Amino acid sequence: MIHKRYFEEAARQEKLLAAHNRKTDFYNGIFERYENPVLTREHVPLTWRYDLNAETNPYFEERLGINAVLNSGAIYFNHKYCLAARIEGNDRKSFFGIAESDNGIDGFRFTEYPVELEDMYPEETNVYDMRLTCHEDGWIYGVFCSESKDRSVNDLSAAVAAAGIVRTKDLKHWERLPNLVTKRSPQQRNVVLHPEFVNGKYAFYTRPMDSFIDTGSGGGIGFGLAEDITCAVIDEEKILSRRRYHQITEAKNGECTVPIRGRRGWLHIAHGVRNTAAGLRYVLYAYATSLEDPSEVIAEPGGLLLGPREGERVGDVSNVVFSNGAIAEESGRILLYYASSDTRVHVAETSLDRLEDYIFGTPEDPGRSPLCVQQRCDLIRRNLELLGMEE
Ligand code: M1P
Repeated sequence: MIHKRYFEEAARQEKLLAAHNRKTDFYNGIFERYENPVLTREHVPLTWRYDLNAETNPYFEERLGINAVLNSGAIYFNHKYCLAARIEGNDRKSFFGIAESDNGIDGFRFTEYPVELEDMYPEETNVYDMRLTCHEDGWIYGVFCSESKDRSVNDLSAAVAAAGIVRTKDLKHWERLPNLVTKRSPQQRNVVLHPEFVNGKYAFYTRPMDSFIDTGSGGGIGFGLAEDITCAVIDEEKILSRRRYHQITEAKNGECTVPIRGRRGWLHIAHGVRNTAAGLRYVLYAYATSLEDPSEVIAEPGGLLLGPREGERVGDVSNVVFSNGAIAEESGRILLYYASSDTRVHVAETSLDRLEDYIFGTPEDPGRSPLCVQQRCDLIRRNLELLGMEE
């Protein structure tokens, strides 16, 4: 017999899923924020969390609870906005679930079952942060972090991060391919597959790291080519978006979304991390690379594009915004999906024109306070002149 509380909870969840999402009054001209998160732990189907049977679950307790829904890959597929969400169970292990919406702003619903990946690596303990790339070879690829216990050292927390690869044609059946091998970097996280061939090869944005948490000598976001996606090996990585002292990328950075083809360049959204007395702070930033050579940076606006605000600042890992996906529509609209504080997923809206204007029109970070104040005074002077207020 189905527990009677199920019907109450199901009605509550339906109300949440039916809630209309509206733009907030946040303004910066670059993007708009929406009021409600598009995915939270409350969006996860009750059938994934509860045993509905009143005999085996008399108190209708969550048997397999969900802690958070966060960093989600994104793609427009079969007339639906689809997110490959990272779902973290109460047991700290993550897995992927596909949530679909008709408008990309609200009404996201998970499909019946989570994604079942082939169990290829016995030491693999956790998987997370899938980026979805619709590649010109006809497949949809998911590149994610495959985390394994590091048994080479006597440290309980030691782990190794690698880039796992899956591919699909329907977001239902997934073929797992061997993990990416990067010959010069012992660990990888935040790896993203470029949507087009580059010199006839598969192009990856990488994030070389010396150890599981610290990027160490890894200088920033890398770029490398692999001949064969079914056993992808990268010999050389070129660093394109560098970590810099006293900038938003000082501690580490990583590619976030699959680059978007703009008119003047490939538009990239990445995350930058700096250390503070309150721990690491994660923000999103943008840059552009050449359409002819996506490994050549051609524009680097200074500072952050999107940082955690208000309630977004608080969660499991506070003061974090992180993104794994954006959807660029033919209409020019861009929906950027970002998670806040490793807890829930939000959407921000911009357009190709506005994002491109931001990337090419925002001055670079001059690197030092005296130059920053000069940069700002120049802007003020031009504005006062325009306003007829210059003395
Ligand atoms: O907790 C913040 C983020 O930390 C990691 O990102 P990075 O590898 O850049 O440090 C990831 O584990 C990410 O999932 C998480 O949101």
